[in-house]
Amino acid sequence: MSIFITVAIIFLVLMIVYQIAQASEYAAALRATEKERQKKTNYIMASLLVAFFFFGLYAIWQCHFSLLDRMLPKSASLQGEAYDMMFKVTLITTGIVFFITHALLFWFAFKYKATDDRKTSFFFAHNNKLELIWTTVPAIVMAVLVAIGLRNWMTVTSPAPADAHVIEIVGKQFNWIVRYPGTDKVLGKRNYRDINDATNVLGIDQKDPASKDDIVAQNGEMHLVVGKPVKLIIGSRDVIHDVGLPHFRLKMDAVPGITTTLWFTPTITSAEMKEITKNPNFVYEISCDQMCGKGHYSMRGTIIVETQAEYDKWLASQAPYFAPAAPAAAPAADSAAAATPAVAVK
Ligand SMILES: [Cu+2]
Repeated sequence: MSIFITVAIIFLVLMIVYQIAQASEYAAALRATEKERQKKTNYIMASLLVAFFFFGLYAIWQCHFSLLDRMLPKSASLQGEAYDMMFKVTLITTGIVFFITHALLFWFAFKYKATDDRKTSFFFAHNNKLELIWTTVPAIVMAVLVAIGLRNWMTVTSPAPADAHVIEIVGKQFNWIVRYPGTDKVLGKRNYRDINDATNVLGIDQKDPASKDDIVAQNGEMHLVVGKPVKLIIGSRDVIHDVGLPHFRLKMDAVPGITTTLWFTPTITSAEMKEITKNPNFVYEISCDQMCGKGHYSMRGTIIVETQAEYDKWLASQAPYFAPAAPAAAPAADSAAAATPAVAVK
């Protein structure tokens, strides 16, 4: 009996050893399958990354063409052409960098995917030469782009040419008021204390002789002469607005209490632009580019660029804001208003 139990115990131990050996073998086999599976997954993921890169490039290409007709027509001002050039240079420069860096990123993800025979043998956490290159090269490129931008900005904000046509544009919630200097080519002074919605929307100083022939357009329409520099005197009656001239590639804040200026030369008449855009309803737009209140969306003015002859004809049809027939309508000048400094506009 004891022999039987001993043999049975030996048999059972052998069975256990055999089973453990079998289990190890199964585990080894499973491990090999897992590795194989991992290898396959790595390959699929790496290939998908490369595919994603090409899909991304294709999507950019498609976006470009599908949005082409929503782009602004060519710049309608001389200064705007410089901005367009700047935009092109920036787009091409950053486009090249974008393409190279992303091509390398996705290609390396594919090329250096995990494999059995690849072991990392060298780590480098820091490399002065590399740091120097990738800091200085972008810094130089950015400095050049900023310098070009500053030069263009200084052009449009610098003193305008002596023969520039001076026009004032004032924002108010929610429209633009445009003032022309009349035949004397000088805008009269303004004083915010004289502002009266019914009789004097801009607070024009009626005692200033230069204001006598000033023309005020409250319909937000601005007339410009093609090929002639125009200097905008920009102001606001209430909050900060912004004179946005997308077709001329320019914009300038209209700040209450501060006069800002901007000058440019329109190069394409409204009639010519209608032909260029093949749109008979085309109008140059003055958009308010600064969120200014609940009516901001509707704060839209228009610009008519015309020839000198057309402009002269239009100007002749305009009456001065303060009609000479009604000088008595002006309130008696009180000494307080007279003593306050008027906003000098020249
Ligand atoms: Cu606005």
